[in-house]
Amino acid sequence: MRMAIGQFNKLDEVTLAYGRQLGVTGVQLNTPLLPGQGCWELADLLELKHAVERYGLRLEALENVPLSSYNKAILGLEGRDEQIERLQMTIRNMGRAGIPVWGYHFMPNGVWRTSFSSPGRGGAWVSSFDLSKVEPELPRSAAGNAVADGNEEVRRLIESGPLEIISEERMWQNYEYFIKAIIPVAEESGVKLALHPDDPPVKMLGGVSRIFRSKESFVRAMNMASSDAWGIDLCCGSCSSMDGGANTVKEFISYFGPLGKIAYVHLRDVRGTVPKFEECFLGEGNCNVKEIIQLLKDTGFDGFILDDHVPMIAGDTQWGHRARGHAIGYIQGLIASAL
Ligand SMILES: [Mn+2]
Repeated sequence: MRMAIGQFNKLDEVTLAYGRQLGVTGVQLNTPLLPGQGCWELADLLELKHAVERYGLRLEALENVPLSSYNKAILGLEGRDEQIERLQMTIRNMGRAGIPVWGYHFMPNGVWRTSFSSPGRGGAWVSSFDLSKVEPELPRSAAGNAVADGNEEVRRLIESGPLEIISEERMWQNYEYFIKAIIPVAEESGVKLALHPDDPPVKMLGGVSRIFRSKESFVRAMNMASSDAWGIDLCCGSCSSMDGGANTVKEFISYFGPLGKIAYVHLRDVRGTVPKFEECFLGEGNCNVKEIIQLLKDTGFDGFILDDHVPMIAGDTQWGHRARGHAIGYIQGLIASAL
């Protein structure tokens, strides 16, 4: 097990030096800002990889492409084949560039929170979600001015969503179509696909059904793909917010770890479970993080771990250098003490 820094969309030398100084060994980027139109070009990917390697780090994974380049695939809309073709080109180019993992999610309207400034420990800001503050079955066509609480973020998410209600059955059909088209390309290219759980893991938001909100749904997806190239971006924070909380996180690890399906880990936590939870510092959430690290080790996980989201602490940067320094050190200590 090893640590990476990431969740930024472009490399800068200060952050890479910072990662080296903290002792991480790898880098992940989330939706890197690359020039390709709906597809990332080989030359740009190679440049990114070499820039990371010049700092003595490894480019572990890229997570997410712009949603606009596969939203039709997620929603099953006309034009999805063109988007899938370009995504196949991206995956082929990642393979040629030697970038081994592509993380993705299946939420056409993204991650939802109802606040980004809930009070956390010592006045740190944490994000939170409260289902009672949204109208989950409201698609864009019905949104109008009716958004609960007048929450601007929620309004933006609804307005980025589809015009009509998308059923769970249709989302499964869309996923099947999508994964069966890209998994053979991922296999040939030597790229592992890592599926992130729905966040928050509730039945529906913005009129779109959320299908990846339980361990069983991941088993179904794994069987659909039936490939060594199919894997999970195990977001402990998202799994901890599912029914079952900490036990659900442990069930995911105990089931998928021995199968070699955990491509990498987002190690963060929340307090509470759906319908209402808030993010928090490691060690004060639903999970015993020491137990999680030990279980990852015991079930054979040997990939990289990322801090994912962190609270906004006093005097910090937007990316969160201070809070990430804390989270990374916390995880490194637990990795070192795992038996
Ligand atoms: Mn995550």
